[in-house]
Amino acid sequence: MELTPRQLEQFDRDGFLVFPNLFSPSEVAVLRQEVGRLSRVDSEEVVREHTGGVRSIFRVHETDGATRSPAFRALVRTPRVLRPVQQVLRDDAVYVYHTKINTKPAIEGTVWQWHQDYGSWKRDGCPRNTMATFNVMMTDTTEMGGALYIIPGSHKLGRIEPVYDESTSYKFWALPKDRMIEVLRSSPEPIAVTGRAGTGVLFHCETLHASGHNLSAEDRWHIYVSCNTVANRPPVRADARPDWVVSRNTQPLPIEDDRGVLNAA
Ligand SMILES: O=C(O)CCC(=O)C(=O)O
Repeated sequence: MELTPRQLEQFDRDGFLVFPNLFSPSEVAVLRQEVGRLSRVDSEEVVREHTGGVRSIFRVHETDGATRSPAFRALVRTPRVLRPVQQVLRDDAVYVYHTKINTKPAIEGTVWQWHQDYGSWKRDGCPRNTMATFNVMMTDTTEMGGALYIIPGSHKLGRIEPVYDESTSYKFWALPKDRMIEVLRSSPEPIAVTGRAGTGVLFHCETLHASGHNLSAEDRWHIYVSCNTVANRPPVRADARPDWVVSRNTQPLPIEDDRGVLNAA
């Protein structure tokens, strides 16, 4: 899939793009079956809510490790995911920084505080903001079900120094509250990105985003494929976060078969 000059302009202006019906119901069915299987894996790559339900499943794109998955490996290599990432990053040598499936279970799935992904990734040692994330919805996503909120154009604010947020079971670097209130008061209204299963969303690493609790009766299953340019890989430090959050595999990813997800079934 090749983005048009208009879509590239839109990405540069808004910091995100939405692609309805990007993956078919049969592809989504294959991916959903994999989420079911991976949710039963017991390993450090599977992060749980305080209440016990699965919050995130990391590192599903490799051929090794407890959470490996041929279908998700194929997904990240499809031209529908990888080509737009290469285009918005203006570089064909791109690798997967990490993958994670956020399952946000019905009633139980909790908030992701306002943050920019590059808040953490600069701390990991990535020198530049040549990074982006491709999200694919594997269930219909509603506002009540904990849709992702995005502030249009917020990537233009540049990186805002984050604070360590320990309010959820997955601790990470989020925007400080006072600064976030200022940003909300001076920015366009956040958009709740809702859509049918199979919808894709591509966003810049400095785009401010968050999501609320899942108050609905349905789980909200999303995969996030976060990518970096090879030229921007961080040094491997002694205090580096684990491989499942900061991938040590920085080989440029090849674009492979667009039918890869179905073939992996
Ligand atoms: O799953 C969500 O709602 C938010 C995930 C997110 O913000 C992230 O992974 O950076």
